Amino acid sequence: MAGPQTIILHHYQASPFSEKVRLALRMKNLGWASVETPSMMPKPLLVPLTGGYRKAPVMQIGADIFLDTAMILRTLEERFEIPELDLPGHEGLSSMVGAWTDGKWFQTSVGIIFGTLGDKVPEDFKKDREKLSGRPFDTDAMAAAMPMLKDQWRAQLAWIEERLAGGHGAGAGSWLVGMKPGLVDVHAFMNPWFIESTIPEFLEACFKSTPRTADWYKRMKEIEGQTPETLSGEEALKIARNSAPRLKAAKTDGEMQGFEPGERVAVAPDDYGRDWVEGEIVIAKADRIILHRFDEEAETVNLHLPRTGYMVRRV
Ligand SMILES: N[C@@H](CCC(=O)N[C@@H](CS)C(=O)NCC(=O)O)C(=O)O
Repeated sequence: MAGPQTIILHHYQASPFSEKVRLALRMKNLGWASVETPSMMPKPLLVPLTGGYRKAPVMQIGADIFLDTAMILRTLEERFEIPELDLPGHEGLSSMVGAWTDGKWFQTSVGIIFGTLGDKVPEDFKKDREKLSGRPFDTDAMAAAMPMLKDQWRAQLAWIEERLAGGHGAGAGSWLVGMKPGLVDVHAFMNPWFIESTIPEFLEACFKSTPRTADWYKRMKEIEGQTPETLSGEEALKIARNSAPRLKAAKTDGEMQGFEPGERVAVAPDDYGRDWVEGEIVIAKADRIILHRFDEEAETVNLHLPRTGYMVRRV
C-alpha cells in the first residue's frame, strides 16, 4: 500500500516525457504507484502539490515533489542507487543528450504526430496547447510541413544509428554507451516511442535505414519492471498532507543572483508552460533548487526543480 516512502508518479499513458520515467523505473526495477492525471488543464488534484506547475510527469515521494524529468531521473539515481543508470560514460552526457531529445527532436515529433492526427485533435486540446505554448497550435501548418519534418526526424534517428555503429571499447555496440543500457538510452528512447504510439508505420519506414537502432529499440522495449499500484489523486494529496518533506539543511552555494536560504523566489520553465511557482529557498545550487511552500490542500511540501531550463527570480 502506498505510503510516505512510495514513489508516486503523476502522469498519463500517452505522455512521452512520462514514458521516459516509466522506462527508468522499469530499468531500475522499482515499485511505484501510478496517479493518472488529465492531459490538459484543469488538473485540480495535481496543482495543489506543484504550486501551479501543470506538466507531466511529476514525481511525489511523501511531501517531496519533483518537477521535470531531469530532476526526477536525478533523484531516482540518488535515492535508489542500484541498478545504476548514470553509468560510467553517461554522466553529464545524458543531460546533453536529453536537452536535444526533449527540445529539437521532440518538437519535430510533435509536428509529425499532430500533423498526422489533424482534424482528430479535439478543439479543447488545441486551445489548451495554445495557451501552454503561447503560439497557435495549427495542425494544418504541421501537416503542410510534414514531408520536411519527416526528413528531419529520420536524420535525427540516424544519430542514434551512428552512435550504435561507433566505437565503444570492449565488446559493445548493443547500447548507446558501454555494455549496459543507461540514462543516455532512456533519453534516446522517448521520441521513437512517441512516434510509434501514433504512427508506427513511419517508425518502421525509418528503421529500414537504421537497422541497429531498430534492434536497440526492440531490446529497450523488452525491459520489464514492476506493475505499478493504482492510486487516486485524492489519496496522493492525502499522503502529501500526512507527510513532512525530507529534512535538509538550508544552503545556497555561490548563487549568481545572490539568493540566500529562506528568500522567496518564483521559478518557471523557460520554454513553454511558463507557470511561475513560488516558494522559499531551502537549497539552491548549480544543478537544482528546492523550494518550501504551503498549500491549503497539500499543506507543507518541498518542490525540487532543476536549474537548466528554469528561470528563477526574486518575488
Ligand atoms: N521539461 C519537462 C517537459 C514535460 C512536458 O512537456 N510534458 C508534456 C506531456 S509529455 C506536458 O506536460 N504537456 C502538457 C500537459 O500534459 O498538460 C520535463 O522534462 O518533464
